[in-house]
Amino acid sequence: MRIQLALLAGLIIGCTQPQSSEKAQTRPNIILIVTDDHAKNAVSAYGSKLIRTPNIDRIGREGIRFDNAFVTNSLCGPARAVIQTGIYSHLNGFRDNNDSFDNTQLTFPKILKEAGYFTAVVGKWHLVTEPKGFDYWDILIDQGTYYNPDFVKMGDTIRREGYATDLITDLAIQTLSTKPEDKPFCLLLHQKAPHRNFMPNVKHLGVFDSVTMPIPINLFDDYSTRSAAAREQDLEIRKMFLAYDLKLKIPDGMSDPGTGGFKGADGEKFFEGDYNRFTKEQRMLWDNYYKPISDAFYKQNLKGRPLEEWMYQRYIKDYLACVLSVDENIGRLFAYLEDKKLMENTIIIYTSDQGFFLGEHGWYDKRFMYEESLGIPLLMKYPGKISAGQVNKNMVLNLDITPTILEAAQLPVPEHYQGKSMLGLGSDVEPGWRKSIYYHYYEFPYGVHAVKKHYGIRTERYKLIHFYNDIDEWELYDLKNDPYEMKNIYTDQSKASLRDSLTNALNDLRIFYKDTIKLETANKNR
Ligand code: SGN
Ligand code: CA
Repeated sequence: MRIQLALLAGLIIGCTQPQSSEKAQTRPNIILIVTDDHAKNAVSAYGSKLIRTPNIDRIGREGIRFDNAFVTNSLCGPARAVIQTGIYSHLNGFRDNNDSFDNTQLTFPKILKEAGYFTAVVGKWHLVTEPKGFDYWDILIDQGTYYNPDFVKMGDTIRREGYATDLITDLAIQTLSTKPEDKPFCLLLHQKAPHRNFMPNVKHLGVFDSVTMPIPINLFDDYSTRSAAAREQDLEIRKMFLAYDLKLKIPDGMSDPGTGGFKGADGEKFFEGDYNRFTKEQRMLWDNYYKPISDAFYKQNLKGRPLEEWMYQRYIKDYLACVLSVDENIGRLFAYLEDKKLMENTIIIYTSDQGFFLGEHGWYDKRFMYEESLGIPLLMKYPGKISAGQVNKNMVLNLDITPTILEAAQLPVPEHYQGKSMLGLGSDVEPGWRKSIYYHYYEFPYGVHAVKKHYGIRTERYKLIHFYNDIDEWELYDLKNDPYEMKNIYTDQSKASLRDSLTNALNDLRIFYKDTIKLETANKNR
């Protein structure tokens, strides 16, 4: 059921003729900022114990912060395809990162463009096929690189010298400086950071060195009570590549002991590509910082938990330095918007393509339906329409972003959209809002990190997950008593009726969202 533009164009254009001049512009400008893998636990508006992010926080302070925002499928391409189309992965066809986006579908930028908006996307795209529905697009190739990245600008490849987060922000500002005066704009600002392999800007190297970051209480999770999916993944920090992830030199004659989610791969080879992109000066600053760290590491000869803690500290500090650059660049964008008097009539939305593990369960990466990967930061400001300082607790989804944007642009929301506009939400819990969310992850057995296929339901209090494909196992969590999801109570006899009612509710959600494809469930004796 892919909806083509032509089908709905008549309806939309019939409703809203492009205005000849937007001098007395009533329709707001739209900026959607999507970072890559930015965990809520690394945003101070969400009470981060790790970092201050004043510019991101400002969006929520001057508007609304959603405390229970989730994705429908915790992976980059799929999450972006959901935002583009307003429908679940099983309907838009982009289930995992090996898929290719069907760009003939009706995406929200196409709708906005038809309705007279100037539309642009800069930064990470990751949907394989060319962006459609944009007056301007200037995107990274695939994941892109942190240093001196190649961009595809309206079809032409160009290498730009500098640091990705700065360059993407430069592109955003340039795009706004050269856009037509007589149209409202919609800009998608898609940062690459803080995606793996977490390479900080050289100017930020060492910014967190004087601090020891707090360790998550479940860094040493042993996965007892859980399914084989939790035990058999390849997401553990202790298995990170020393070279690629932690930027250590590998001594001659030794090979990188990490698997990094790619069993049998060589972490040193992985890092070569990044290292070779540096300019002479960048390389010098990089080596000056990491070489002494590397030397000290081998001298210490750590083992067991101290080694794992050391790896966690290295990982988290590089990750946070990437976040710092994102936040500073948002400050730079805001300064531009203020200078051009664009802050007042612009709706700004900040989110991440999915959540991320920052050591919880011993992990990095995402994919699982567990809280840190499922949840996303979501902050939105819209002066005059959303009063400052709202905090909303309803369960919203990335699926809701598209209808929200269309409603803000005073356009009808296509009937086949599966989310709801969040514009009416404030600090009070909205009683008519959804009481449960549906999730489905697919990238297995091919792909990285070995997270098994699963789908599930999350209510305000409980979460039920079914892992399928090469196993057939269930997990049930009580998020009130067990917020870190350490105790699977699926087989607990006293929870039988809860389990049954959640199973029924999950089946109902599958029907409601039209996810009725047969699961390749295979029972295996373990
Ligand atoms: C790359 C990363 C993985 C990551 C996926 C998906 N490895 O393959 O760690 O899970 O992207 O990320 S890397 O060696 O290339 O860094 S996503 O955000 O694009 O979905
Ligand atoms: Ca991502």
